Amino acid sequence: RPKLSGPKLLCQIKENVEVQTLTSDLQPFSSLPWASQLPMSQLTSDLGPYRSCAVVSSAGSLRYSGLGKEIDSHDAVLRFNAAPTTDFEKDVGSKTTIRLINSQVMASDDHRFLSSSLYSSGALVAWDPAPFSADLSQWYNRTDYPIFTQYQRYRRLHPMQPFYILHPRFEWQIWQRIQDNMAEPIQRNPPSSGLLGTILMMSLCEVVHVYEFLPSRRKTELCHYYQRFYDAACTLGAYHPLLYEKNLVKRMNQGSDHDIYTHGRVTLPGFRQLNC
Ligand code: NCC
Repeated sequence: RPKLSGPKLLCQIKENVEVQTLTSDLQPFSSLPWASQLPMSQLTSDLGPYRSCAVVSSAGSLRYSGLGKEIDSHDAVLRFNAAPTTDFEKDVGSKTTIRLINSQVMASDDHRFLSSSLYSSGALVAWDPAPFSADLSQWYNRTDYPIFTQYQRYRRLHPMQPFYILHPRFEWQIWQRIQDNMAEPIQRNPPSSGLLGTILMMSLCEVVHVYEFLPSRRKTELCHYYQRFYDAACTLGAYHPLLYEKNLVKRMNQGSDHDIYTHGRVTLPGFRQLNC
């Protein structure tokens, strides 16, 4: 399979991947008693467009990066899961426009998802590793973690906060792009939140800066900037096809290798800016 150039790869993703979220009128949800808790419109019609955006990976290499000011200077900032800003402002900033969370975070007791103020800024976007078919009824009856019960509980407690659930089609459309651009077969597990969030922001922003997804010279086995836990698999991947995701992002990068080395920074165009 010939390797696509950066611009071709960007266009291929733009044409084959669409951010879709669950809405209250979508079957089979529309016939459930709690359907009205789902948003009436798509995330992409409610949020943005933004000019300049930041995607902040949770990597340990953000520790002592001093990137906080730069991150906060963007119009919108996306963060992941339980990644905090309090006490880490110097390195990761304090602005949160969107928080992308996996269903494991919503369900586990340690993250106190329903009560912690960590989740209260910006819009929430949740996702769950759905079956590859992306069949909604099949998924609804057997989610990886109880995403829907936790969603309903959270919505009752925080009815004013925008909260979307990604359509599983989105994760598998991205997975397909990874697979189609790799010579060997990759594991049939969904991409990490990191790549989902990056492509989500490419759909909302003119330009997207991703921090420490491709590790800088600060590269470390420290898993997260906010936890004293060491595991190289956090950066290289195990369950998620993370190394392949990073390879793809490296090919799409429009910034310099020096930016990666010093700032862990990748620069990607928003899809609307591309002339495909
Ligand atoms: O670790 P996690 O991801 O929350 O990190 C968010 C995204 O940042 C990128 N990352 C993180 C650490 C690192 N050293 N290098 C990185 O590049 C990745 O792109 C990652 O997606 C997830 O993707 O949702 C994940 O969630 C955690 C965990 O569920 C949450 O942190 C809540 O505790 C997963 N860890 C485990 O299941 C143990 C992780 O595999 C993926």
